[in-house]
Amino acid sequence: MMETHTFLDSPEVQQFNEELESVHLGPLWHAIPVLMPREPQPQAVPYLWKWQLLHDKLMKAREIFTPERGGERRAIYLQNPGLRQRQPWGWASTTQTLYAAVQLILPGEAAPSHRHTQSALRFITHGKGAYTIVQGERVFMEEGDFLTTPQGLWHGHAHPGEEPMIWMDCLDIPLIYAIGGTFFDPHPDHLESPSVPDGHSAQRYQGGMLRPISDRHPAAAPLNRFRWRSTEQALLGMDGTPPDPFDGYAVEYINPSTGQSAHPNVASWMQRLPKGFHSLAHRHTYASIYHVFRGSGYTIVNGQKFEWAEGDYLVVPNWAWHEHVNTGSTDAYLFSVSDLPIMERFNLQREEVLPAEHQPIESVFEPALG
Ligand code: GTQ
Repeated sequence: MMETHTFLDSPEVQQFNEELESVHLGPLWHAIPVLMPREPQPQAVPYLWKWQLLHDKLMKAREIFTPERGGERRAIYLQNPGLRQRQPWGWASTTQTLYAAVQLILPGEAAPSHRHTQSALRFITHGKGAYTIVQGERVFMEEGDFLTTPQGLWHGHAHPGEEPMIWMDCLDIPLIYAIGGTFFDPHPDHLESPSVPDGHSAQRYQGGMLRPISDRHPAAAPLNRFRWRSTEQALLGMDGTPPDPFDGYAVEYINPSTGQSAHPNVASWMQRLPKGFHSLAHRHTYASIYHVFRGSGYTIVNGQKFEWAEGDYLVVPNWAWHEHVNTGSTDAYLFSVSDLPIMERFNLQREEVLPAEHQPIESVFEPALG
């Protein structure tokens, strides 16, 4: 071992490595320990954004940027500090595959329609009254709703309601960028006009698990709005059975025509951690971004304690040990997105349970306050 190391560091080998690099060739003997570590070495780091910080920045953006002047959405993305700001690859990456942002729309505003090869989802965190118009269908949104915007469909937003609205966006931007699949078109009409009845996709699924017989064949998003009331009912309906030891009571938003995740590359979950719940620790190859919808507690990630409260966002990178604790006086509700479907599709999903069950807390994360 020692001998190999000395040999690789010898001036002769180092000089040859440089000689190869100068003509756009590369020595595998130098690269392999970094390219093929024995297990994942995430570049994304665990991180937490406090709601107060995000709210302050959105309120400042409200003054500085309007969709009318800027021609785009008023969205601020969560940049993972371990990935590279303003540099492909890594720009606008919350995890190595996913982008997450918070978006503010004010009454009277409209964000122009466009389409792109990234698939989007939204989780509505504050307010009601705005709609997104997806391929001619106006879908009205309110707090707790989950919406999908499939790849390639026109979508824009407008707000005829009365109060500011804020939601979380998640798209597979870093993934699509890395594999060279990015296409984008602005809509010729600025905001697309309605061409089908408002909310008609969700109307077709009022029966819950009953689907129109024409939906036997897979479609990208036959159901595009999942209301908070149904999600909450699904979670409360799990009472009386033991919670999952890692995730509490948890449900996944699915595409009813395929039974697969509602977004092809993102698993979207809502978890209910009962009052006093302390999960077991595990790690897996998929990375997650959590939004604290209700409640308070903490998550230990690789020995670091991340304290969270309503509105906060937390990243748990791939292959990081983590466990959740609800310290509040009520059940906690965590909305999360992860790249589990990507890992499964590449046959890379693996999980390990920490034999000790819990991690010792070695440090406490200090969030940025602005
Ligand atoms: O609202 O359609 O945060 O297209 C990033 C890209 C939001 C959106 C984002 C988008 C949108």
